[in-house]
Formats: sequence, structure tokens, C-alpha cells
Amino acid sequence: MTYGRTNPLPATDLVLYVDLTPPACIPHYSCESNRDMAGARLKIGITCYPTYGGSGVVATELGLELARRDHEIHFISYSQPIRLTGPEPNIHYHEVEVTRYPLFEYPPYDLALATRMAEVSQLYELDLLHVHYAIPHSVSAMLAKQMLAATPPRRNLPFVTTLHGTDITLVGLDRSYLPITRFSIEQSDGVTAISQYLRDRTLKMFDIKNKIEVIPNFVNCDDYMRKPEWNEQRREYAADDQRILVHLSNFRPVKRVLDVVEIFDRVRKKIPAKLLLIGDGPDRSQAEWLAVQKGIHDHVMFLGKQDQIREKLAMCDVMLLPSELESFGLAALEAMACEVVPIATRAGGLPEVVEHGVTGFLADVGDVETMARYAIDLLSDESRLRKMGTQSRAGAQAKFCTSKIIPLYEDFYRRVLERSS
Ligand code: GMT
Repeated sequence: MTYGRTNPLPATDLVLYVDLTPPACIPHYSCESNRDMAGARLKIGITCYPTYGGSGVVATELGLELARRDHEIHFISYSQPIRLTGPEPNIHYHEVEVTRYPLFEYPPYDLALATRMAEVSQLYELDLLHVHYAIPHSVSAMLAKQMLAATPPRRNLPFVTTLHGTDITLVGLDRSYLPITRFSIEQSDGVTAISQYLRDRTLKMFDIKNKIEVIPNFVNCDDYMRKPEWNEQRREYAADDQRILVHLSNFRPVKRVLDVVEIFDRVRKKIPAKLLLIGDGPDRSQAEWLAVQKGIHDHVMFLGKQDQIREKLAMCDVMLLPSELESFGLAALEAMACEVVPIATRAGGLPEVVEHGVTGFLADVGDVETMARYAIDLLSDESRLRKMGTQSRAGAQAKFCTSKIIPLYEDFYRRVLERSS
């Protein structure tokens, strides 16, 4: 287990680190004696945005799940991923140090990342790199691959890119990034998207020729569930006769956090309730201001960024996710697993996650009246609320549990490695 700002490598590793002497053969896939790929233990480098975005959460949870399945996982990023909270077997973390130099108005993180990816891949004999969010991670992986291919023993290091959303729908469409995003996707040895919506949109907007496989996001249904001991902390937030609505996001404009406050204001007029807002970001202060303007600020709690959100989710009744766009909507899925009914928008990949009227409710973007009505109707009927909560969890379990999705990634890696060997 390697954690912390500097990488406390043992002395023998340090010798290798400087020397970069190649091993006799690359385990698992490059060694002729070990060609049986099915069931083999993989060594995977994972790069993501380590802060509060959904792509970083998915990447970290994927690494943790793969490590539990006895794969060796190496996170490579500029800081420790947020959900990587404690020592875990089979998990290593390698920090990317970006040197600041007066000439660099913009320190070249993508180059430092590429260098670290190549070093870690060489030193720890990684089988492949898996990068989450195309920009710039895919480009860095492409460079790392080229460096290793050009340096004796000229090994091939495949890399997989997972597209999450705004890397395609916003950032990737910016003219300064579009050509390189398209190029790095096409250079990837495997590409996955987290919803059918995102796959289709990528193919259409980027005119990508290579195959994109849909592997949806997932939730650990054993970790994310209602547990009586977590329910006890409910009283810290609400009285027994009050409902709890929750919103979880990075408070960017695409999340429409002001709509959350608008919806809650309408609900609060009919039903005793509290609103928990988990996360932080650019629109938080506007949301705080709006809650004050409406005189409901005593019932709205801004909890800020939280490491462990499942305990918080599991004491809530309804999740509000009125986003302008979600390629998937991981927050809705995590809520569903905790029997918290999502009320969301009919946008992007959300209809692939939430079945309207069965596992949650969907409305048009900006239609706060309808979303408030769904919440009021549901929250005023205890048995319907509990029934729908059960259905929400069943929907999450049926399609998105780790036990179903992680094997899809393992299978995908094996196919990529077979193609690349
Ligand atoms: O835009 C965000 O909310 C963050 C972003 C990210 O990449 O960190 O989230 C995207 O990826 C999540 C995990 O796959 C998805 O659940 C979100 O729907 C997606 N966000 C958007 O498409 C806006």
C-alpha cells in the first residue's frame, strides 16, 4: 500500500526507479509462459480527477472493487482520490508532482502525468492504463504508451479511456480541445462510455470510427443501503415528523441547484421537511442567497463536501436532481440503492437509470412545479414512499450493482489485452 504525498518506495524499488531496468518479461501478458488471460490477476494503472466529480468517484470505486477481486491497482493522479480514505490491500497511490518554473505560466500537468504513467507502468509492470475523463488523461496515456514503445524493451502498454460526460458534451466540444479529444479517443486501445446516451452522442458529434462499449456506472449495493444504525443520526437533521430531501452534486451551473431550492420551497409549504445539500461549487452561494430570500434557510442545510455520503443518503427520503444534463447521474443511482427516490430531469442518460413512475420520477428541465408536485404527492403518502423506495433499490440492484458491472470491465480489459498482445 503506497499512500501519501511522496511515494515511500522501498530501496530496491528506488534503484529500479532510477535505472528503469526492464524486467525479464512483463507478467501476465507479455510472458510466453503466462498467456492464459482468463481469470489472471491484472495490474492496472487508473488515472482520474481525484476531487469531487462523478468520474473520479466512479474511477476510485472501480479501483477499490477491482482490488477486492485481487487485481493490483495503481492510482496515478495529482492528489489522493477522494474516496480512497484508508489503507486497502492491492491499492497503491502515486502522486504526480508538477514542477513550477517561472517560465511556465501554465504548468504542464499532462506531461508530468505522462511521465509518471510511463514510470509507474515500467516499475510496477502494469498490464494496462485505464483513464477516466478524456481530457487530458487520454492524451497523457497516449504519450506514456509511445514513450514505452520507443524505449527498450519497447513494450506495448494498452490504454483504455472511459468517457463520463462533460469531457464530451462541454469541454470536448470546445474548438481548442475537440481535435485532440477525438484523436486520443481514436488512439485508445479500448473506449467505454457510461451510458448509451453518451456513446451515441460521442459517435455523432466526434465522428469516431472505433467502437465504444457501454459499461454503465455502478453502486455497491451492500455498502449503499439503509442500515438502522445510520438512521439514528437522522435526528441530528430533522424531527421524526419531518421528511428529508437531499441534493448531491458539485454545484456547477449544469446541476441547476437553484431549481433544487425552488422545488424545496414549494414542498416545504405543504409538508414539514428539511433539505440537505451535499457538495460544494460555484453555485453554492447563489443557492444560499435564494434560500435566505425565500425565508427557508433554517430548513436548508449546506453540508459541504463529504467523504462518506452513504450514511447521509440512507437517512433521506427523496433526492432532487434537476440537472440540465447528466450523462448518467451517479448520485441518483447511489440514492436509489439507499431506497431514496430520485426526482430528476428527463435529460441525457438519466432515463436509462430512473424508470419514471417505478424507480423515481422524471420531468422536463426547469419544470420545478412538476418536480415539486411529484415530491409532495410521494412524501405525503408513507406507504407509497416506502414502496417506491423499495422499487428504487430493486431497480439499482437489477441493473447496476458492482457484482454485475465489475465483471464487464474485467472482460473488457481482457479483450483489449488479447487484441494488443
Ligand atoms: O459534470 C459532472 O457532474 C462531473 C462529471 C465528471 O466527469 O466528473 O460527471 C459526469 O460523470 C458522472 C460519472 O460517470 C456521471 O454520473 C455524470 O452524469 C456526468 N455529468 C454530466 O454528464 C454532466
